[in-house]
Amino acid sequence: DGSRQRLLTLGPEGFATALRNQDAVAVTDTTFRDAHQSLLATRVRTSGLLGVAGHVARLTPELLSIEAWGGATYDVALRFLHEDPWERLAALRETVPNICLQMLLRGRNTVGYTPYPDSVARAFVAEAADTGIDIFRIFDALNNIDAMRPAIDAVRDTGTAIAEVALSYTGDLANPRETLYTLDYYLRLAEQAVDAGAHIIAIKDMAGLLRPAAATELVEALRWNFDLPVHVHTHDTPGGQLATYLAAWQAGADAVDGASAPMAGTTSQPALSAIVAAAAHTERDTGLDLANVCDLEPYWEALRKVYAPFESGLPAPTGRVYTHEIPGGQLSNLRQQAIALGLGDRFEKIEEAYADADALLGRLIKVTPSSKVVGDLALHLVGAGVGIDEFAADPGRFDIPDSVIGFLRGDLGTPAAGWPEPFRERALQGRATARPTAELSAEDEKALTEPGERRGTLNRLLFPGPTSEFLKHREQYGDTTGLSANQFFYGLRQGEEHRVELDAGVELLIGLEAISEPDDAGMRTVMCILNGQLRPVSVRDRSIAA
Ligand code: PYR
Repeated sequence: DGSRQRLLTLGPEGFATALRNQDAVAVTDTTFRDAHQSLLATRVRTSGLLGVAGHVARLTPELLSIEAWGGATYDVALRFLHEDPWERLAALRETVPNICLQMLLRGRNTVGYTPYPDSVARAFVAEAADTGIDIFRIFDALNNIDAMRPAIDAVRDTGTAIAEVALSYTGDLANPRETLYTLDYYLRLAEQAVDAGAHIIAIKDMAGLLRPAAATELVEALRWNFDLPVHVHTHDTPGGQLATYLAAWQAGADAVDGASAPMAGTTSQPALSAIVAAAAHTERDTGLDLANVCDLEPYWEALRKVYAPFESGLPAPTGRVYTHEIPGGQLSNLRQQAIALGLGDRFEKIEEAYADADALLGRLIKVTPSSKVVGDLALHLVGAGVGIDEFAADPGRFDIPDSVIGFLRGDLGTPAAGWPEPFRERALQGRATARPTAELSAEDEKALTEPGERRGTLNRLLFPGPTSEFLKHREQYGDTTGLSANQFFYGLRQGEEHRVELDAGVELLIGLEAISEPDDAGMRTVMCILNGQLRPVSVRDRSIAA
């Protein structure tokens, strides 16, 4: 028996009440989603997840949930892994029948970066719930509850799934000088979340800024004022977030998020084993078996090595996050972007520019996609060698990234502090201010209501380019999800053989024997071994200029 059976038996309301009343601090395992999004550029493939999912189901059935889907995983699966995210979810559901599966939903943006019509959110949630999601963690980049409402309604309409509404956290509410993101701000927000129909309230600390004293204050106040369970999420960027968890559950927090230790720390979540050990033998004991949690660690340790080329997290914790407030998932991404722009050795400058850009834009809640707005401006300013004061004084003179214009135009909604004027007016002067409309065609509206077409339609509406690439890949190569990560990412190395299992028990043994020098036309002869037979294949070496 696990959390899923409990949800099926008690229903969403009963499940939430039981969570609120239990002594044990409940635990969500984020290794399948946020941990690899924050450390490995979201690149872990379905085969890597399925390799351990059954063992997680068996060894840690006491988990509240496994966060396994949503956020960036959908986009990355289609765009870089040539996988259909729906197939991943269905396979995980089949492999983990006993523990609730959880996803991260970006409000009206679902798993994209811009708002979609309500019919998209409705169809997305219905399909995700049918395919296997039990708990939907819903957030909005500016904490706008109205933007989350269609998704909350859609989750409630399933009748079986849990709507966990996230209050995205920034600043430091225990600091007496904090005037914007105060306890009062979060309580007003929580009240709206409760009124909108939340089953669970999440504190989404995406940068690791929630300190122990603030956690105590916030959790106590949320539990005192409302009847819902409180689920705390953090990233361990500054290195001490286990202290925050301890303070949170001592103040009554009902659940926390952690990742398997080899996939934990820095921009990811705190380690599950450290969480379990910290609560063990206290009245908040998680109920998870520490030895079992540790038994799962070698798998993730080995997997992380295979994905080493995608490492994007921090080499070590950083206290600078208290100043720049960059979310864990973005911090790793931004470093890669900076390197790609030739600014890799000026990352501290980018961090400073990020803080400056944030101050100029009005001290935003920074999470996808508002974090991207701030990050784009920071990269742009450092790249162009323009100081923030020079830019703020006369923004009309400069190029401004599209995401920043969109934000100033109100595409993401209104920020908590209101609009930064007169900067906003100056920046928008002479630039298009009409918001893009996102109407669906009658055909698409209809396709969203047809169960057989819904997944494909959602893929296409959310990520048209990557979906068409994915379909081409499927047509050309078939389903490549069964290849190991080594085979998929790195191909054959000389002297190696790969066993490739095709459908219906057919196996291929493919080896690489030798590669010739290129000829004048840039062609090389590759000597392959296919099921024991040597075969020459002529291949153009694209690294050679024509
Ligand atoms: C996401 O939207 O993907 C986050 O992790 C916040």
